[in-house]
Parts: sequence; structure tokens; C-alpha cells
Amino acid sequence: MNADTSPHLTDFLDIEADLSDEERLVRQTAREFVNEKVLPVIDAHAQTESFPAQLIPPMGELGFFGPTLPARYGCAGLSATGYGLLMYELERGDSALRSLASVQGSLVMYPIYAYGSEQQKERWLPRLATGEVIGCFGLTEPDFGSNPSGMRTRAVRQNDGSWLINGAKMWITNGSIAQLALIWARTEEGIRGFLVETDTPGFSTVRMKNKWSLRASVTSELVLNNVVVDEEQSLLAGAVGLKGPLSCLNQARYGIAWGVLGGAEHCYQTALAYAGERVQFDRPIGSFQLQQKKLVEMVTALTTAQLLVFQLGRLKERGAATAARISMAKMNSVATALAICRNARTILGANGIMGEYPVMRHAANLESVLTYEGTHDIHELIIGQEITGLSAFR
Ligand code: TGC
Ligand code: FAD
Repeated sequence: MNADTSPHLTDFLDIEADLSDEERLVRQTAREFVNEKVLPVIDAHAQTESFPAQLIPPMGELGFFGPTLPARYGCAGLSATGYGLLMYELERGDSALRSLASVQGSLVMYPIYAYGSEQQKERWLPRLATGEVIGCFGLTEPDFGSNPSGMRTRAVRQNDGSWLINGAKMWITNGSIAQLALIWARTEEGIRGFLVETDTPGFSTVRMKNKWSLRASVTSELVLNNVVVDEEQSLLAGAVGLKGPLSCLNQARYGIAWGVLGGAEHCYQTALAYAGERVQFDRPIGSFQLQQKKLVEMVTALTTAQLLVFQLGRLKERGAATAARISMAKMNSVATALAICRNARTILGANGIMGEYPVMRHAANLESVLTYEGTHDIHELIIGQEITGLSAFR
């Protein structure tokens, strides 16, 4: 059996029945894309720490970038649930591809759509939708991760109305392959977002190598040394303050909550198939009660997490996916996916550590996802604040 091409869908409670035809089609299209184009090559990319750039044009053609935005900008106008299903299927391939699509759609296209001028939208959104332009989102700095409010990157308005930006961003997904960087910087008016073209003088990137996680994803440091941008490159005043970048994180965290469950499903399906085939003591190991218990715990955890994100999707469609609800889903999905991967690894025995099977790759990827877009701790504290009314931060 080639575990990497498992076509099975884990849908124990028949969520599929409650999807629209369009949502089913999105899932099927993304699943086929992952089976045909991603699974055959992704282990080699992860092993060699190389980014599968050849997948960007087909992902653009299939409408995987910014799919909830309207058709007038070249996007698909999908439902929130459809977007979640897409992220689920992409991460079933690899978190690197879901991260690429999350950053492009939720962290670059969404803010341009929500806070950009009409000119900025027309200039950038269609080309971001096709993947002709790749974007990155620079919020985190070397000394400010969980607490972005302390950022030191500074934009100063000059006499001619342009902005002078200085600072450094760290851990930036897509950084070295991006043509457009959304940089969040402190100004006299508060934190603001700037659309910086990466060939602007003074802008440079350093790719961060030797990660043990998200090895097929590009992660970079960004350096801004006297970068000058025009006023037309700043996002509109609606995004002034930390709520600008944090509102973008809501979009990306929502997609992550769905996405990681795709990686978990891949590990569960791999373990289920392996347990049916691997014979020890003259019987398939899946006949032993201990292995069945693990598989049952995995499918139960996956199913309950699926229900949480499915309900969140329907809440989002009616404008009720609050930040704390999204935090609960992101936190729960990542923790659930990690536990599922760990159980799957044990069922595969020694094979569980090999690249022929996807389990270690997904498990290692999840260590980044546990930290980025708000750590597990930060999401606990966001939910804690929601239920007690007391902030742990200040
Ligand atoms: P706080 O005082 O709570 O809030 C400041 C202002 O922001 C508003 N706000 C939000 N608005 C929209 N959505 C949210 N989720 C919001 N959370 C807060 C808030 O109402 C307030 O507005 P106003 O009008 O009163 O000014 O801010 P704080 O400094 O105490 O921080 C709160 C905290 C810790 C929750 C926040 O800083 C946080 O979420 N920290 C985690 C940082 C994080 O997640 N960084 C992610 C970087 S990007 C990334 O990781 C990409 S991974 C890429 C990939 O997918 O591959
Ligand atoms: P810290 O904030 O230093 O946290 C260290 C530990 O302290 C954590 O366990 C944390 O939970 C804990 N902690 C912090 N504050 C508190 C508190 N108040 N109470 C209790 N515990 C606390 N950022 C971007 O802007 N754009 C990107 O594209 C991007 N991509 C990334 C890709 C990868 C692969 C990775 C690993 C990170 C990426 N990030 C990106 C950065 C990511 O968002 C940060 O790593 C994350 O926000 C945590 O910040 P930190 O690593 O500095 O950890």
C-alpha cells in the first residue's frame, strides 16, 4: 500500500451531508490536487528543505488564493466553510502549502480587501489571486512575538508625505519568495500597515534554514533599512492600531483550525490502513484491543474537532465567529492533531519515523503551528479573558 495516496475521507458523523454542492466540489477539487500533485513530491521537498514553487501556478488557477473574496477581484466568493474545507485538504498534503495559502489569502489579500484603497485592491488582488504575486505578512519581530504591541519597526512621515521605514521582522512565512510584503510598523498615529514591494531599495530578506518543522515552507527574516514608501502604499486609517493586524489573524487562525485536522486525518488514515495490513503474532495488529483503542480515540478526537470547526464556519457565515471562538478552535484543533499524529506514530512502529509515511512530517509541522498565529498559551488566555472578563496581559 502507498499510504501517501490514501483517498479515504474521515467523516464519521456525515458532515458531508450538510455541505452545499459548491463546498463538496471545493473539497473534491482540492483533494484531487493534493493526491495528484502534492503527495508524490512533498516528502522530497521536506527532506531537502526546498519549497515546491511549481505548485503556485496550479493553486492560483484552481482559485486557492483568497477564495472567499469577490469575483470582481478574480476570486471565487466561497463560503467560510468552503474555505475551511480547502485549508483542510491542503494541509492533508502539507502544512507548508496551507501556510502559503493562509498567508496569501488571509494575511495579505484579506487586509488589502478590508483596509486597502480601491486602487490598491485593483492593483494587487487579481495578481495575488493567480499567484503571479506572492505576499508575506510581517508582524513578529525578534523581540516581540506573542506581544506584537511592543514592536520597534517604525514608519516616520516625511515632509513630502512619503514614509521612511526602519526595522526588522522575524519568522516571516513566504518572506524570501514574496514580491509584496505587508509590513506593520509603529507610527505617531499608532500601528499601521504598509504594502512594501520587496525590490524597494533598503528592503532585504534572509531565509531561515535548518528548521526541523515546516521544511517545505520558506521562513525568513525581513530587514527594512531606510525603506521609503508613498502614502498610497499605506493601508487606510481603518487599520490603525493593533486591531488591524489582529483582525487579519482572525481570518488565518480560522483557516488553521480547519487545516491541521487535514494533517491529522492523513495520519489517522495511514495508521488505520497500516493496522489492517501489518501482521504480528500471526494477526493484523488492528485486531489487538490496544491498537483498536488508539484508533478509536483518534477518530473520536478528530470527529469532535471537525464538529467544532464546522459550527465555527457556520457562525462565521453569519458574522458570529468572535475572536475567542476562533481561538478555541485553533487551540483545540492543533492540540488534537498533535495527539492524533503521536498515536499514529506508535501504531506504525519503526516505519512511523520514515519519510515513506507522512506521520513525522505532519507531527513536526504541527510544532510550528502550535506556536504561530498565537501559541496554545495565548489562546488559553484569550478564552480566559472572554469567560472571566479579566485580562492576563495588562
Ligand atoms: P489588546 O489590548 O487585547 O487589543 C488591542 C486592540 O486590538 C483589538 N483586538 C482584536 N481585534 C480584532 N481581532 C482580534 N483577535 C483582536 N484581539 C484584540 C482590541 O479590541 C483592541 O482594540 P482597541 O480598539 O481597544 O485598540 O492587545 P494586547 O496587546 O493586550 O494583545 C492581546 C494578544 C496577546 C491576545 C495579542 O497580542 C495576540 O494575539 N498575540 C499573539 C500574536 C500572534 O498571534 N502573532 C501571529 C503573527 S502572524 C503569524 O504567526 C503567521 S503564521 C503564518 C502561517 O500561517 O504560515
Ligand atoms: P514568545 O512570545 O517569546 O513566547 C515564548 C513562550 O512564552 C511561549 O510558550 C508563549 O506561549 C509564552 N508566553 C508569552 N507570553 C505569555 C503570557 N503572557 N502568558 C503565558 N505565557 C506566555 N509571524 C509573522 O508575523 N508572520 C509570519 O508569516 C510568521 N510565520 C511563522 C512561521 C513559522 C514557521 C514560525 C515558527 C513562526 C512564524 N511567525 C510569523 C511568528 C509567530 O507568530 C511567533 O513565533 C509567535 O507569535 C510566538 O512568538 P515567539 O516565538 O516570539 O514566542
